[in-house]
Amino acid sequence: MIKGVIFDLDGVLVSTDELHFKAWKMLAEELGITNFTKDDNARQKGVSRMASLEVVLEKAEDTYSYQEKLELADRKNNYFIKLLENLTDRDVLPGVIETLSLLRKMGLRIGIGSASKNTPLILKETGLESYFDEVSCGLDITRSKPDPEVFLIAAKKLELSPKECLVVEDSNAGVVAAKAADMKTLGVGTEYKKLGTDYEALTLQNEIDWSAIVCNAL
Ligand code: B16
Ligand code: MG
Repeated sequence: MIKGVIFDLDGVLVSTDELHFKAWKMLAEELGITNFTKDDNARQKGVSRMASLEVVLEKAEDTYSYQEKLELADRKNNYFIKLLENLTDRDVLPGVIETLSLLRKMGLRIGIGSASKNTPLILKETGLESYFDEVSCGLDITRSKPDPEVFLIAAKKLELSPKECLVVEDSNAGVVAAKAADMKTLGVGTEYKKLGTDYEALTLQNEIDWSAIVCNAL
């Protein structure tokens, strides 16, 4: 029986993925990389800031020390935070509020499991804060998705066992992490069919039989 739902943030609840792309593109261009593409950006989904930087640097001519990489990641984050200033409740993805309200009515515990260290800021800017019982994010973890740590911490905070949790994810790294945590998975987003999840839906606006999912009846 599912007693809690843990949501990924970027790409599942909020359309911050476009802002990550813009911020990485700005950094890439400063480094002389003019061919940083959406395909490169797709490989950054769900993975940590430092792992995302490595995707950019694959196209760089120069090599960088660890200290320099920290500075570059920081620079990108400053661009990203600046872009987040314009984030509002209009950036919450379709069907999210309705889904969170429904799950609340069903008596489920609701959590966040996000790699982003900017999770508290994003929840505040979009007005989503009050919908969640617990938040587990980049600030809580030492190992990023595909490691299961972020979801295991979320389950612990929700006082549930992994088997009582369902994870909603849009990235391959996130689905691998949820499965490694021994949790059920629902895939959403444009790539949902490739994720190999237990359940799938293009967006949270689609008809999802939550009662059947909760009872493990599907
Ligand atoms: P930050 P999620 C992830 O969020 C993003 O998908 C990924 O692109 C980003 O690199 C990561 O957060 C870290 O974000 O730089 O803000 O700490 O999908 O796990 O909600
Ligand atoms: Mg995501």
